Amino acid sequence: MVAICHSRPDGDAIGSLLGWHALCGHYGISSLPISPDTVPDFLTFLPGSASIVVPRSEDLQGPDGPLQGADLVVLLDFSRRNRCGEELSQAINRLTCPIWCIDHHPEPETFDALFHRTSASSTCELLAGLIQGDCPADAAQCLMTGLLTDTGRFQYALSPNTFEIAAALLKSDLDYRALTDRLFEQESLEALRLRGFILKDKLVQHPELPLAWIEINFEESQALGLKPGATEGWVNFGLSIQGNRAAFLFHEKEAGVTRISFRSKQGIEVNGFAEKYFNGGGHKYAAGGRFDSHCQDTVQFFMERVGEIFTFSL
Ligand SMILES: [Mn+2]
Repeated sequence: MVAICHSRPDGDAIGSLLGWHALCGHYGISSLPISPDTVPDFLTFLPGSASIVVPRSEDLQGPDGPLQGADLVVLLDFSRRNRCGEELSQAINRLTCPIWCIDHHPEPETFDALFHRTSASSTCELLAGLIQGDCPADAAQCLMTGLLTDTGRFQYALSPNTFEIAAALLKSDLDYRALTDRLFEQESLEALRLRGFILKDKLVQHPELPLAWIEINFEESQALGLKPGATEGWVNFGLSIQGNRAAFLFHEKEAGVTRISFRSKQGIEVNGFAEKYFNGGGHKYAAGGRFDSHCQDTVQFFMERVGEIFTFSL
């Protein structure tokens, strides 16, 4: 059996992928965890991380790729096949085995089995809810990671069930304090100073609307040497400014392609806007998208339209 998470994986993607992998191991089922992109540095400490396969393009096209011979494929933390990249989703489409999906993002496609709730904080919450009896410590560590990261450390996207699941995970042999330390308090001095620079010189407040943004163009991205996952959480800076209800991060990682992160709160929804103009989507209050243009042009196009998200609710 093969498990797959989405592109540019976050804490819930890797947490659910490795949580699933650990549970399979616990129940004596062999599984291969696949990620379309490299695991971000801050998650490589998770148990099983070294067993994650990041397929190369030639592997996916050839006859001996990692999906060959799979009797079952489980998609975790995404439910639209193209969210794991073009080559991997094409490889999935060529398969004849059953495809299952466990996810909490809106508007899922059709699968042979679909376990899906948009009311869940995270895919890890859904997965942990399936466990009967005690949860093994390695799985608990991975699943708690998804809960912690997708809720901003238990701040948003919560329901009573999230806390019940968290309580159940805490009853395993999980060392919670060690986990939060590894996730949130092991930043390098260099990374912390970079955050200081971003806050001081790159965070821009809109003169009229309750929103702020950060833009990093291709030259800046190269000069700063930003690694995968380096910008994790930066989009939230603008949302924590008093009075703001939305925040955005524009990152031109490759020249001419600008990726956008969207965050909002208090009834301002961003996923429809991300879908309408930026080939993206996601949750009401947390979405992603892209625009095939340089950062500056993207920001201009964006700011000419962003008033739309406030139209009915300001
Ligand atoms: Mn998630």
